[in-house]
Amino acid sequence: MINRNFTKRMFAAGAAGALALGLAACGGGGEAEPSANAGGGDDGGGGGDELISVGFSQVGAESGWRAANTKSIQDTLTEENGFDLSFSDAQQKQENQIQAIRSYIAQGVDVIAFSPVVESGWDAVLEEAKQAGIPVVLTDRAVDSEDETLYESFIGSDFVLEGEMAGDWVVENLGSEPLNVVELQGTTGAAPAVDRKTGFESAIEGNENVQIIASQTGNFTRTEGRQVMEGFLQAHDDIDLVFSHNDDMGLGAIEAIEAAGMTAGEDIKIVTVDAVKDGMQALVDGKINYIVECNPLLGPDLADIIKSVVAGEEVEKRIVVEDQAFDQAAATEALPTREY
Ligand code: GYE
Repeated sequence: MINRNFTKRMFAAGAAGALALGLAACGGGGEAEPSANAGGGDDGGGGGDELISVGFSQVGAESGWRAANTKSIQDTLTEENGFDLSFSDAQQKQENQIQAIRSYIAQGVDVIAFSPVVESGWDAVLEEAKQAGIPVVLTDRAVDSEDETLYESFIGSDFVLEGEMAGDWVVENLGSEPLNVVELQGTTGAAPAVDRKTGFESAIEGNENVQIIASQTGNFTRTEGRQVMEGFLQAHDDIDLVFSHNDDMGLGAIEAIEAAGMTAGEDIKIVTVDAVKDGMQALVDGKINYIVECNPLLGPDLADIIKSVVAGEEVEKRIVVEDQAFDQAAATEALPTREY
């Protein structure tokens, strides 16, 4: 479990990295936004500076959140911004991530970054990276390693807080009457699944009305969210609310609820985490009732951290991304300009 005694702070959205590289990099791209300079292929304004080679092992492509996160990383760690990125998709399998990390160690990249699919089981491979003198930066999800010298920094949201925010809303808005909750958990053993469950449970603890009557993993995907919800609906005829650890599983649950002839958001209420576009649209449409945000746009901050690590500067061990939450009115206002 991650240490919750964090320093609250967020880097200024990637501006430093972009400024350091100057405007020459914008030649092929158009928009002023640094993250719009993807692709290219030339050395892009590096002026002979060496690119920083980065091996990034991504969890998979399981959700809308993940797609936005991958895009942010690939759009930021570009040659134009000073990086030579090797990117691999682990298809939600830890062994694939370990294999990718080992190959980055063998390649001798400057920095390894990864989003660990589950919390445990990383010490050996992180030790190998340390022995090879390759710094590691964790993004998005935590590891449960006791030895904090195995990585330089961990940037990502406070998932316990996200679960608490979801639970607080449920208690405040629906907790005056008995409320049967079913929970769609994220990937078993993943930090956001473990922590969002913990946070939600602690928020509802003091309220006798709110009870979790069933809880199962839907692996953060829409398909499994739908399947698990179908099972819940067959087993229980008294479900009042779904707490889903991400939007995608919540969207799958909507399909199951509608297929069972009920109205999502009314007959069965839904609270999710992420606030990606499809989730926000469902909130605007009244099919989801509340969403706690989890910001996936980690690329610019990751770029800044990597540059600092390579420059030998001290970086913060834990950088917490601040998240907000949306009800229908807030979502209606935010959706038109939403980036992801
Ligand atoms: O909430 C979910 C994704 O690790 C925060 O992973 C991330 C989670 C996100 O699959 O949609």
